[in-house]
Amino acid sequence: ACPPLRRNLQLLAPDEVELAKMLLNEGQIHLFEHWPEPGVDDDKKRGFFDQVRRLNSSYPGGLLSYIQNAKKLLADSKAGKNPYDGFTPSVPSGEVLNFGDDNFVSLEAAGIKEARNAAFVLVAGGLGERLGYKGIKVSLPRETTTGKCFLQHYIESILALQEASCKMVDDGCQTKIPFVIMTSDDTNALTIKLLESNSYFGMEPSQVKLLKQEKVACLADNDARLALDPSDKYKIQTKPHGHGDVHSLLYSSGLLEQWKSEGRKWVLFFQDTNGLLFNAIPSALGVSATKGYNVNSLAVPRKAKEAIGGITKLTHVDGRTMVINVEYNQLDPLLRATGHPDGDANCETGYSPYPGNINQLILELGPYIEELKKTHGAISEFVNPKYTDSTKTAFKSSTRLECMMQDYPKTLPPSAKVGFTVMDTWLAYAPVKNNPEDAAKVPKGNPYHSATSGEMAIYRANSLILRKAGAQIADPVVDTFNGQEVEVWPRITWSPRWGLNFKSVKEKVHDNSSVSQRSALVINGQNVFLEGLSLDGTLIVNAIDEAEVKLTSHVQNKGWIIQHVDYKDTSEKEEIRIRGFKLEKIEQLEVNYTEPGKHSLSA
Ligand code: UGB
Repeated sequence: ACPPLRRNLQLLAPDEVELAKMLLNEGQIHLFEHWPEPGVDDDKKRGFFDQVRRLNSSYPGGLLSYIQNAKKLLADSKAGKNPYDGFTPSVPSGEVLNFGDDNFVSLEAAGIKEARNAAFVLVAGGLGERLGYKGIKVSLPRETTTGKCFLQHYIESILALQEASCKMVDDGCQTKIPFVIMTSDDTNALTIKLLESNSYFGMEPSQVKLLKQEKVACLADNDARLALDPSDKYKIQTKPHGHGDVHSLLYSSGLLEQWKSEGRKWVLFFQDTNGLLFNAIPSALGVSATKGYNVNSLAVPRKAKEAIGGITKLTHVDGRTMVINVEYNQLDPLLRATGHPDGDANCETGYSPYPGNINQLILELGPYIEELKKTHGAISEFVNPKYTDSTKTAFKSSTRLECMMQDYPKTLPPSAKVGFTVMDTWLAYAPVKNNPEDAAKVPKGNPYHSATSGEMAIYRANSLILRKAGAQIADPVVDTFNGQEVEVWPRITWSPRWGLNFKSVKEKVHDNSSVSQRSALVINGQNVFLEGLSLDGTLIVNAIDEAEVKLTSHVQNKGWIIQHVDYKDTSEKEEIRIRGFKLEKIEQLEVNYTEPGKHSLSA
């Protein structure tokens, strides 16, 4: 059927001949029509089939399924078919937690106990085009007071959970909580470099596994003809398939079965730049364990039109119901089409009635494995072509199928226990996604989701946690960085081992300690107690575990001053420019306790 291909058949291995036949059957003749006689570009032709092989093996059901799925989804898109046809949205009910109350504290305890049976999975294959940062997002500082990057914070948090969880049970627990990072060609090498050059931030290298997602073939037209790379006609153009790949990668890696054989019960998924996330993990895991949820999504109150999905109950005309994330670009049209003329709008609380999905999922391992045995991790996909005009016959640029990890529950039977847990935004959610220009355009009152707001949210949360624990923390001042008005609280940070949960913070804060607005306080060490500290300046405390340190005195110095930086100022580093400020370190007190025993920092 394709003479240029037939003349080159001797270059191909038998399985490649089969793949070639499949491609011809699926209308992909254009991939070979330009092939010259054997002897010309032979290596490139072989290279082409190497790529076809990879595309075939990395997609559940192979390239044939990919092309067939694409044809169907493209036809639906052309016909204007709504994926939510027949479904009516309503507001679901879930667990709503109040930070620091008795219920919250006991859920945190239950969650920490369960943590030794957990595995963590970070999806970090995205490049963060919206943020406009060139490096990998997990290498960005979570805050610039300590400069620790997101990945370091995540690893230290998992290690702190591991230690605390083992301490809670009296069976000599030595578990090492597994940590998987999904990378992509865009992020893999830099992630390995970050880990290796920092000794895995204290985690045992064998605890960490990287799973690299492959990109998927681009589609040139409504017939799902695969797009050739404009700069190389022996290469199929590819684009990311989305964070939903994490399920098929975990399934094919064999890790799930291994975890099951080790007695693990929970898999926790999270995203690359939420510096507050681990404030929410203990209690949310406690909810999963006490409610017996197969699926538990973490959520926060959502402002209408905010770029996070809404958790929605969908009821089909045939009676089926599911509780699922409806992505932010689909919630508004779905509501308008089902009798809500205002679409995605705030209700009398000032928030959307649909809780905002922060894409932190806790899955119960046993039912998860059973489901993946059926689906092999394939997740419901969508396609989002940009058509040249209303006839919908041509695309402005090639498109591809995409999938999202939070769509996992879509294939579950109605008997599955799917729930969600809502927490305060200040405690649980502050992603770094938007570049300064876009953040400054966010409607007033909606969160910026920028490097500026992400860092300020850490200080705010830590200040509010200390306040709740009884310390006097000064009110914030309001300032504007890169066109974004934010609250600037005292720059308080601590290592996860110091403040893993509210109870452990409360136990260490006594006697009218106070921190002024212009102060910075860094606590590194498990047994550091605030007992009458009055801080006006910068204090850094480093202590070994065997040292019990009481901070009892007044500490005053010139401290660290926040200086404005314009994001256009190319003399500053990119990670500073995107947040719009830097710290001028004028004066600080840094104390190091390296000897065991009782110590006190007094006047
Ligand atoms: N990611 C990958 O690992 N691989 C990919 O191919 C793509 C992404 P974005 P998005 O909580 O704030 C999500 O781009 O997709 C990783 C939810 O869908 O930051 O716009 C990437 O590295 C949405 O419902 O987010 O929106 C990153 O870690 C809402 O919950 C993660 O996937 C929103 O996040 C998310 O990628 C949110």
